[in-house]
Amino acid sequence: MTFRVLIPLTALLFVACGPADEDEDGFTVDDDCDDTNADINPGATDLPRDGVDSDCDGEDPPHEFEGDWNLVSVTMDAGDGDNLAEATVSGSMTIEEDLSVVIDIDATQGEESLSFDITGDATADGVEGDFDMDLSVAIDTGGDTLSATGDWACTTAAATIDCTGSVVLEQGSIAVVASFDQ
Ligand SMILES: [Ca+2]
Ligand SMILES: [Ca+2]
Ligand SMILES: [Ca+2]
Ligand SMILES: [Ca+2]
Repeated sequence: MTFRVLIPLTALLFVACGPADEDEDGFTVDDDCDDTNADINPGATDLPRDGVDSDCDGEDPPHEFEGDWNLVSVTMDAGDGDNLAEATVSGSMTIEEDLSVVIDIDATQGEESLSFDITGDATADGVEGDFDMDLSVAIDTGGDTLSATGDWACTTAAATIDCTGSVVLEQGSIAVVASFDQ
């Protein structure tokens, strides 16, 4: 066999024996953690908490809004000119891995104090950084406890969360704007 034949044959053999890219996503089996699925490779976008490590880095990432947050500011406006803008407020929010939510807000204005014990569930709405919360609210007015529901839409960016929504009581609806940070 001459070199003229041998060299192309060797090249062919090398290509045939190189690492396979069975799903043809551009990543060979050496780097591709699932070489049977073209949507999974080191160049893919890895959606949080969908049970799939789409970018082959070894983890299915958490939502960026999970964790413990501090209340920075909140306004609650019942439309009667009376809101919590002047009140001293403090509070916290925790969003667990299973997206259950616990929010505590205490507000004091002069002699009056209000305390909100809020629980619920967060849902990612499909837009990165955006999520919604369905909430059950117990409002302690310093004697009476009122039950309410809440429906907030939130956006996460640069370690802050901004939410707008409402707290709905039998007596009416209160518009809420709340900001949290870490
Ligand atoms: Ca591949
Ligand atoms: Ca793949
Ligand atoms: Ca994922
Ligand atoms: Ca991953």
